[in-house]
Amino acid sequence: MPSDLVVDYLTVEYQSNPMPLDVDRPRFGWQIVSAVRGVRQAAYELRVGTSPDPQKDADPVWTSGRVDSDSSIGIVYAGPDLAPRTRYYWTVRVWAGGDESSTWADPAWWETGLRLADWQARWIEPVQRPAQPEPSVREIIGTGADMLSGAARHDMLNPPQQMRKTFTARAGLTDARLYASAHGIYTAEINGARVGDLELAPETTAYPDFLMYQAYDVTDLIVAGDNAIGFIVADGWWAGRLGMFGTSVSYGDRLALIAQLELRYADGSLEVVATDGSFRSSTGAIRYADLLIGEKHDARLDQIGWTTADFDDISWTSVTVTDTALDKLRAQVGEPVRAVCELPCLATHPTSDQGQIVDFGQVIAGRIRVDFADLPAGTEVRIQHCSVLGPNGDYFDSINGRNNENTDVYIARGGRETFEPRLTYHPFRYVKITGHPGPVAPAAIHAVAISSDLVSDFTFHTSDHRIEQLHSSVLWTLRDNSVSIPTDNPDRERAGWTGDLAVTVATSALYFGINGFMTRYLANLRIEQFDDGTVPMVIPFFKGYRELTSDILHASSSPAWGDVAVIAPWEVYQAYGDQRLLEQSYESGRMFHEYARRTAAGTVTEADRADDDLAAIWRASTFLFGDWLAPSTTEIVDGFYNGFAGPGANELIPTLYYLHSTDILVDLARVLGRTEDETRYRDIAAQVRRGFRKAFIDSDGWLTADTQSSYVLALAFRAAPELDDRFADRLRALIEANNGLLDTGFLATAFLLPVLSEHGLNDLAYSILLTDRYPSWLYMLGHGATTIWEMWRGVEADGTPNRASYAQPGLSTVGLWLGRYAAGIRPLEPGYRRILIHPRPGTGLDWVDGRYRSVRGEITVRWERRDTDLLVAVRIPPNTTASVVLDGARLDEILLDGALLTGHRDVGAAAQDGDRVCVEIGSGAYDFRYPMHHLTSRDPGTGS
Ligand code: RAM
Repeated sequence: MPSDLVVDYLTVEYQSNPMPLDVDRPRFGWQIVSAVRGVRQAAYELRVGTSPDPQKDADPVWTSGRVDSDSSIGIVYAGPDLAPRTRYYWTVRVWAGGDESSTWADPAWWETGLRLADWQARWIEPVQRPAQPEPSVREIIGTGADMLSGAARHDMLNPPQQMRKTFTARAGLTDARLYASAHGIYTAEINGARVGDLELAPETTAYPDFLMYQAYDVTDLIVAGDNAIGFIVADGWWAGRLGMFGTSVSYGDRLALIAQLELRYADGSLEVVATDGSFRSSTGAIRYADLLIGEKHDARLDQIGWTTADFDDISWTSVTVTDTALDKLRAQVGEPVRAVCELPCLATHPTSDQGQIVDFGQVIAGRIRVDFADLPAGTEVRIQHCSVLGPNGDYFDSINGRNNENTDVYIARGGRETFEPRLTYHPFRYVKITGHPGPVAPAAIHAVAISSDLVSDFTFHTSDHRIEQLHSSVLWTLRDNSVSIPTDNPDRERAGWTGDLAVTVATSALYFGINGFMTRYLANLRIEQFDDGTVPMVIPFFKGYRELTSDILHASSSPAWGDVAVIAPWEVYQAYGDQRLLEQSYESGRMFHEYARRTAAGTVTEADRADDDLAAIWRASTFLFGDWLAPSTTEIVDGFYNGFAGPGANELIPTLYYLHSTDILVDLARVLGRTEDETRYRDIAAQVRRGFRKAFIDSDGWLTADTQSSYVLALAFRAAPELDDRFADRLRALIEANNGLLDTGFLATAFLLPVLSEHGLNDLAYSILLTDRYPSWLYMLGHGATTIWEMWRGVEADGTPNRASYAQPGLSTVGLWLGRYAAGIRPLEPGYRRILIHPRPGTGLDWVDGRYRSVRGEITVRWERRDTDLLVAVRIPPNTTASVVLDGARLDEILLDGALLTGHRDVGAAAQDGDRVCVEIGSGAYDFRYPMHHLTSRDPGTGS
């Protein structure tokens, strides 16, 4: 048996080999791979050392000894304090029910960064014109300026700054590390070679309190003798244009750099090359680089060889050393942004104005790389990016936002040259190229997608290729919107809208490993949260959004948006079992609740006040986005949408979300052992439920807002469980009255299909999934979508695109239903320690194959109809157990591995529960087969 055990997928802080990592007590995780059934880890032993094979380390830094435990995630390092700038290797072996252990896992590692005291570098600033502030949001709206007057003022843009220095390295170098950060975004080179593979570092965080530095292993780039190091720093999030209003100078108007290169020698000595007054600066070929506007590269101005030792920088200027404090520098948290995928050109066609449209077949966030063969010097090539084409097949600017030009410009030096802008990014499936003599050859151009480098955890296949395409579109939508922070879209805003994350975080946690990503985001949230508990609508709270919320909307939050402070930690905990993050987030959730309670109290009417229960609800009189962009409440005028539906249709939403968050806080307080809080939140939730019934359920037992959104959310949040059947009936009636189509926006769409599947309306869920009539997901795909649109009506039936985003996570939550219902995989205990396997076959799909790599290993479910039988193949990893629920099954008819299930020694309890059977299993592979009978009763809701 032990030889069957393989320990693999080693992680530290939920990441693979992170560097730099600045966590005093990092947590380890591993997965056990075994084909044997019922494997449970009985014990583990962990070794940490500083040699690459810690198992053989004679003097290990720490060994856990044999620990009797079935835990394989969140194992806390308990050795001596970790040293800075040190790579620690670790390995683990496990026992599972025998005396013999597994073999030691292939070692993994993490590397610590610098402590504050280890920084010898100082912040340096080149001589520069301060970044120019764009008009404020009040000015833009006050003057009635067209939001689309995007014609960016290029004369306001500054060129990125190049900074360089030469240094000498001795022979005997064993290791070299570069630590760097910037006010702006930077790239680095040593001796003419690119340093690392990160993009857009140091990324976007709540800079004034939290600025990340990155670490690079540059050993191979250093030569004995003379070397040179150089950096380019561009505006990025620090000074550049951000958000819907293209506001600049969110954090500062001067670019700056901090960097420390450490050379370690065989004799144990350490030499440090740090940013100081000896660096020289200049501008170069990049005339401007802005995240929204694009990059302009005049190759005639290339300072060729500027990061080599013999480059002459006599004409460069010296830099200023500033006294900027270093105490806000933090080691990178979570996976960095990288180029994650390259796409070839699929097709090109000419445009009427001598241009060329290039189609990459997929909406991405990223850039192009183009090889120019033989351009005459001075040729100016323009590359415009867009996600959809206009009806005539030409470039279409779908972006309703200022300064959002998304155009790169390249001016040729002459000869063979490659252009790949790295200090901006664009949303696009198509580019329009003008200025190039003749068409660019398809093989010469590629699209490069960038994203936080998250592991993709979920695959989904099914008999209907459109649903596979839907799955792919969800995946790309989330990837395009995981550029450092969870963004609302990669085009108009690229902003961390909180409501979007609140509804999509569970979907993201299924599709990608987002623990580190969310650890970073929630750190931003805690910084940006107001002292009174308010969670701003957008995090990080860029300047334009501060202005928008204070000067225009006169509200900083909206029901369902700020709730992310409670929902996100909870969903991340469900997916990964990360209790530490839960602990770190608890206070923020508690403060949010105080804000919500206070705000709710401010909305109750005089009449409400007489009744304690009514006094506990949240009336819709505060600022409200509501069920954003539900079809019937979205107005579209000349291609522009207005999603502000007013309180009517959204009357219940503030109270429902308040209830939802309070319910989660009950669970959160319970997990963290805060008994008093748990009781308090439970009492508040009970009161809000009573108030909800009094205020929003009429004497006939119907909701006062007779909308799909209201019924979906009331069911999902169990507002009045005793009325669930009635609510489900009404929801069905509303859908039928709407020609069998959905009418939900960002909020309720997340719960629509789950609620239908849970309440005996699974076939209705399938028909909504599978229709291609507007509004539906397949309508989007039928109109060319490769990502999920912001608006159900992104493109009109006749093919005319509207001015909205074409890659917005809001409606991508259907992906969660694919995982949890179509395939039927969900956690019953945090981190999938216990799993619910409850596939919901429905009319329209013949088979489904879903695979999810949980933190404990891969879970797969495949179901398939074979005549009147259903085949269900389940695989769950060691160290987990599952309840498998087989719909339409009769206990005495189920076969496991071809033999009758009843009495099979490999399964635990198996019981009939109405028209389904529930079977308890341990790890391993189980192939069930049974005649599937019609479901007769309503689904009472399993495991929700
Ligand atoms: C839009 C954003 C976001 C949404 C808000 C209400 O501008 O794209 O998706 O949360 O509005």
